Amino acid sequence: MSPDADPRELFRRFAANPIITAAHFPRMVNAVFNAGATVVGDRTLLLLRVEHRTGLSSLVVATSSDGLTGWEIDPLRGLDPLPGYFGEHWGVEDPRITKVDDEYLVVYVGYSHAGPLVCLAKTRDFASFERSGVLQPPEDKDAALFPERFGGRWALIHRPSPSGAGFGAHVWISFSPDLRHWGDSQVLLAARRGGWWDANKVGLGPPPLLTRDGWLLCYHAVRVTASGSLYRLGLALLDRDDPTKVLARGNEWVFGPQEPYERHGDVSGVVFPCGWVLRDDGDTLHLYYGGADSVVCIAEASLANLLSHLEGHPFAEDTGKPGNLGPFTPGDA
Ligand code: BMA
Repeated sequence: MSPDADPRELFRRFAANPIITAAHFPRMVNAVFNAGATVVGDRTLLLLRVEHRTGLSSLVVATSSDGLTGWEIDPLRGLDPLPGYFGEHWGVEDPRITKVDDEYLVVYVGYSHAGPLVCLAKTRDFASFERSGVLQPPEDKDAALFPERFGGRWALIHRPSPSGAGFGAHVWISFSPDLRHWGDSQVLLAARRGGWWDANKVGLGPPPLLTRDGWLLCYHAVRVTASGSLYRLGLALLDRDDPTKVLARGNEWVFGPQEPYERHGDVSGVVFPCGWVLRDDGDTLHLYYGGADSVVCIAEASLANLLSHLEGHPFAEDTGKPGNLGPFTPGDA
């Protein structure tokens, strides 16, 4: 990891960032970013979002033995948009991978005529995929499944963008008995308001990670500034048995665009993770993120440090000060 990192930071960038760029591809592509991550056998696998020069994206596999170096792109494995399928008319984007038994559940954004929506495909080898179709209609994105069921039901975190009455773009949770029929939808993490770093728009990063304290979430938030949007990351913790209960939410962002490969690119000022891998020591966490919608990067953190950071942050909505001021009220703007 970068030796000159500020020791107060929770995440440290990999010194050899960016790890994968368009230049690594045998054929000309525009950009590679926002990769899902998992472990398959003894290799770390990234499902890269590759944006072609058409402007449309597909998902391509890259693997590494240590999750840091020696990345091998496997252009024969991955997911191309299905021709003629309305959900993927303009490509497939931003995959989040959840392993359940021997199967990998890949939740990704399909770019349909009606806007982005949430799709699911299942795979065992990342070479062939069985599509399960659309889980959430447009506009919806930033979605991932929990690896465990709650009272027999699957849980999906997602980010609808309702256009009504300035409601805003918040992180939601929905439940399903069969991965097809979804309901019991509710706001899980509301964007805060006003001057907060996570005002206006928030969305899930990697899939929820089970820890000793509950489900750890890493989410992104967009702050609109005079010179464009800034995508930064924050942390939250959900109850182990009832993921609708937010136990903690950090008040401060913990990772943001700083290096040139995050500050400058197709969309400048963006760090956007879709995957993380907890290593065998149970503490080293590798976060895989897109830099400026152009390249793939890694940052490392200690899970114990992330959890201690959250211990000082009980659930606080749009308060301006720490503490529990009660649940989010729609329309309370
Ligand atoms: C989000 C998604 C991401 C992208 C980010 C910044 O809405 O579309 O794919 O990285 O915007 O452009």
